[in-house]
Amino acid sequence: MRFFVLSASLLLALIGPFPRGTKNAQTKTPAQMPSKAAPAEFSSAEKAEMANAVKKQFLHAWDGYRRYAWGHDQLKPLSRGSYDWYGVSLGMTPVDALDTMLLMGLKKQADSARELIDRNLSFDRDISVENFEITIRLLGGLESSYEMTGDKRLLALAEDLANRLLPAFHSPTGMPYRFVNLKTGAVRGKVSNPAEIGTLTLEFGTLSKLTGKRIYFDTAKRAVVALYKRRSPIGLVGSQINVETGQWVNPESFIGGGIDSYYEYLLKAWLLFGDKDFERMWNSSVAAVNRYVAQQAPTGFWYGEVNMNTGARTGTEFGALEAFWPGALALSGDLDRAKRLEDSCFKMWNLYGVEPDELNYSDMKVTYPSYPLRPEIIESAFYLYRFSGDPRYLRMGRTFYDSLVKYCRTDSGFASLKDVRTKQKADAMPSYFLAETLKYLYLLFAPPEKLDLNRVVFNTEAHPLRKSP
Ligand code: DMJ
Repeated sequence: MRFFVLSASLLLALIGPFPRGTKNAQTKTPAQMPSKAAPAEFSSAEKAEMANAVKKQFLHAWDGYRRYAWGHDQLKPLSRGSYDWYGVSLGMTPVDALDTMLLMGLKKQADSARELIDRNLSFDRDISVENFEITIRLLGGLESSYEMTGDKRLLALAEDLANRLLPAFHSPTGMPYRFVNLKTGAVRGKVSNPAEIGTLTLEFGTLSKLTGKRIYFDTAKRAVVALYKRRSPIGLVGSQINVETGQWVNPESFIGGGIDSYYEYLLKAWLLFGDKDFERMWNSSVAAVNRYVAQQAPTGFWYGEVNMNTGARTGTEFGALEAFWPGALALSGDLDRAKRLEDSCFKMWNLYGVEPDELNYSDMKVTYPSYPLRPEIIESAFYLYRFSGDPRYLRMGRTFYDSLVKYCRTDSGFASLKDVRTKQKADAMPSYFLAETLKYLYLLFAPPEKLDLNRVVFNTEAHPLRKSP
């Protein structure tokens, strides 16, 4: 049994606990991938129509935020209220949504979000924040929007934020504590996990590139290497580790929440910075994951849970968060596994017309029934369509779109689901719905020129960061 270690307190309160969670050696970078034209099944006009429809849904969600939650972290789409993660707003939704607006050409909305950020956003707050969540949403969002607009105020905010987060890394191992106070630098949370330790390199590294100061990249890379060095003899990581002693607290290994984006960033730090250490760490890690964690079951091709030291299977759970893996595999050049796993993910989606946060793939029974508007399955469809040109991923995209509109849309935005079986809604619209879910859905149908995958790498919150020239 797994547990969710990345806290998103509002969602947790509203929809209960979350689950969290070869043959790949011939890795190809996106530039080497063949790009095939889509068969006539979806004409350019139909794709443009779908992209436009997604844009309208984005505007509906943004309008709800503007009317009922302006200036706050998140919209509560049922009660028409707002929610701030730490009691004061850190501009979660506007920062997360800004580059989506820029990509969609929504200039008026983007300008108003930028003005809001410029006027109201301050990190000089006496609050203890989660380093991982703040980095992927705010640091990543500010950096990508800076790269797209050249607005120096966004870069200044990013640098100020990163300087306030740096004390989190002051542990005996160099692996960061989970929480850091933005004003005092006080830290807490010595039991952490690979995702929270290893999902910082893209954002801190980009800041080093933008400011010319090495400290950010070096600090984040040191943390990843410290974690990687503690992998088991068979090359896997566990799900909880003490950052002071370097000892594993939980040896269960999987690709879901708590570990997921550690692997994602090994691959993406290689692609974004051309760093050979990350290439080596990714190649050895993905080989171990494919060897031990993957499982061909009667219900399909899945990735479950195993003991990091022995590889012995400890569980057969898979969920919405794990659905990022087909995208990562596709990005690394392993289209075969990516396609097979995305087919399983789509089966999971179609069980109830929206995917659950977790099911047991041995009997296809739902183990965590919520759907907090997650993007991962759509993100994977986006990569698979870009790299294969197969229209099945556009058809999947249409299904995702229809389900979101049918089950999650409310008068004032989009709501998470408490239970995909009953479709009962929850009063939360996480900021990643605007940063990721609708962005990937839009980009799936939009012309490829909108976003050149040879030039950018998405951080785990779908903020596109420019590659090193
Ligand atoms: C996002 O905040 C990020 O993608 C993170 O890596 C985990 N998943 C959530 C959305 O589901």
